[in-house]
Amino acid sequence: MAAGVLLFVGVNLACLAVSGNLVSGARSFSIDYKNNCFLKDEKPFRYISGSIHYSRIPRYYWKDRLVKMYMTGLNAIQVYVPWNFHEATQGVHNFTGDRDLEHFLDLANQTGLLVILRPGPYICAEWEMGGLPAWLLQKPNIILRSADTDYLQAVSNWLAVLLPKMKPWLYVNGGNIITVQVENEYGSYYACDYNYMRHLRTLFRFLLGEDTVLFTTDGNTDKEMTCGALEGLYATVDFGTDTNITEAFKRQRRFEPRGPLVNSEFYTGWLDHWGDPHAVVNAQKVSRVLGEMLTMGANVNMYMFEGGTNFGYWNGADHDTRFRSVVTSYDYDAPLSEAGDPTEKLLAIRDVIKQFREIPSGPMPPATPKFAYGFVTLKKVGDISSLLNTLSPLGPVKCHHPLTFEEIKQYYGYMLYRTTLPRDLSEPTPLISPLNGVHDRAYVSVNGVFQGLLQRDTVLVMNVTGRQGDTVDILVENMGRVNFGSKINDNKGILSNLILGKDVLTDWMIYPLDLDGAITRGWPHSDSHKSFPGHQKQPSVGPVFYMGTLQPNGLARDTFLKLNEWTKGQVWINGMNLGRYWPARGPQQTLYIPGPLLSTTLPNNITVLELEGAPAHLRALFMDRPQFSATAEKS
Ligand code: 6GJ
Repeated sequence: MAAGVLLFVGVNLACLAVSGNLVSGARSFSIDYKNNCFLKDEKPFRYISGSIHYSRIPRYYWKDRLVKMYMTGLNAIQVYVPWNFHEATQGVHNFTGDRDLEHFLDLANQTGLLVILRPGPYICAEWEMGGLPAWLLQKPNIILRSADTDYLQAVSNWLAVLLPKMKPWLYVNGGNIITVQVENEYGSYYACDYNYMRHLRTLFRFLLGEDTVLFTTDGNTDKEMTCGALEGLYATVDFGTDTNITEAFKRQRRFEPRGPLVNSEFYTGWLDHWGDPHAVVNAQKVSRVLGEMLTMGANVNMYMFEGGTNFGYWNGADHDTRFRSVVTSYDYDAPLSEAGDPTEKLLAIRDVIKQFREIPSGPMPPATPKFAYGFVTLKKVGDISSLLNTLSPLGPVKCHHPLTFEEIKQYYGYMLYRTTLPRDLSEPTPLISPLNGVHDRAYVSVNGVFQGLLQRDTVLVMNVTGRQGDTVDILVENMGRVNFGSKINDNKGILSNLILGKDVLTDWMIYPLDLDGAITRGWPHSDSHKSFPGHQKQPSVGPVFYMGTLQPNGLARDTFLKLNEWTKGQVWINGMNLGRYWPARGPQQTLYIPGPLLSTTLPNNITVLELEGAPAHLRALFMDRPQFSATAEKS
């Protein structure tokens, strides 16, 4: 190790010794292949960066997180641009509010942070479909992340919107973007389609200019680097704390014999899937390995520095041996917590960085104030099947066989599939998804009585009873599209026929459900004067809406919602979709509520969709701290 470090240190000392002649006025950012470093305005430059995803943090907290990153001693941030966050519907682009990327770049610029931009178009990131918009799947058998003509046309259209917006933000043009990544770990993907990567290289060059530093990032194996690297794109590597860093950088050297050492994703923590134990990475190990890389003169981006939250339906999923959905919290055990609070890990990292560069004087901004608002008791609104006039105002799509979310052109959330029992079922009769076609979870009711669920990969049969002609309601939840590997073509809904006993179920009425639209328009609280069907205090089983109100107390503080003893569902507060809860599976037990979401004077409207079963007390608890695991609380 010592020899290896000496070798790298020697090379990089030469780089640091280079006396760059500051060219007054002209801005430039480039690679010095002679001295193996980046050059900023012709002077040697090394970045110490952290990943932060604006799409996982409400706009009003962007500056708070960025200042804390700057005060840690970072000189750059790394930012993914999720394509589907800005073009959820084909051809409709949104760069406003929490999607105002240029405002985010401006805040970073004001804070003194340079930017490593990662516009994909695929980004992975435990984000829905790795950032790719689900409407791409309307073309059957589309080959994503390849030279598939329909895919490439959609990519070109998107990048022709995004990259011209980014060009003024390039450092050479007066902005703060120093490097731009093309695709994401393409070497991990089965297609290994060089024509696709060449097309992207041409597009990025054309739209950003010839003098932009373009790079790729791939996992720390020869195979991944081989398929992911391309001439004209600087090849970088990513790895975590349990890696031989000398070997990893030797691998990068095999692809880039000259140029700066770069770890583009140094994992400071890790992600959680529902049902996992909460992932943590030792702070001392992180700071030690960071110090070793910085000693080698390497450029390092810490993934994540601030993880944030998968609000709404934006979480992704993995599918190795089975489908595993990522949880709502993207805390990632990162140096800044999900709520943006500095952790011991951040302080340990800052102590390392100060050995290599001067860090800003002054105190680290404190954690944002939290408040335990206590218990709120909810009341039942009604089950989904009784609310279709509100939740599916355009009515159902009728079809002999079930249609997918993509065929109905609803891409996220929930869909209700309705049919009738073909015969009397006095005995429990198996309802089967023979081709594992339920993506991802289906909640089955007969005449409004919940009878159980089917679940992708794990629950392919359940028993049903009833009378011929009874109404069968199957609520299907999209739990997030796969964001890594070959299964990202992740259609949702009922993908293949269901069989009840010996009968194939047909003659479907498929109800798109615009839950977020209804709630944004004030439902159910605006109708609370109405007596909802079944409006009562007793809990029910199966998919049921509940509502409540958190009374204002003059404080709008961060808080954490614990739906103690509830099972699984979705929560909205003042129209904002906070994400999914599933305390029965864990590990996360609370949902993060950013304080500015709350009103200090008006009642705060809470809406809960409980999918399986609510507790008798119907209470929700607002705490002043998160609970990332059923066993331990994060300090
Ligand atoms: C990165 O690859 C990815 O580029 N990564 C992860 N990969 C999981 C690989 C499983 C075999 S987990 C955390 C990060 C982000 O997903 C990143 O976007």
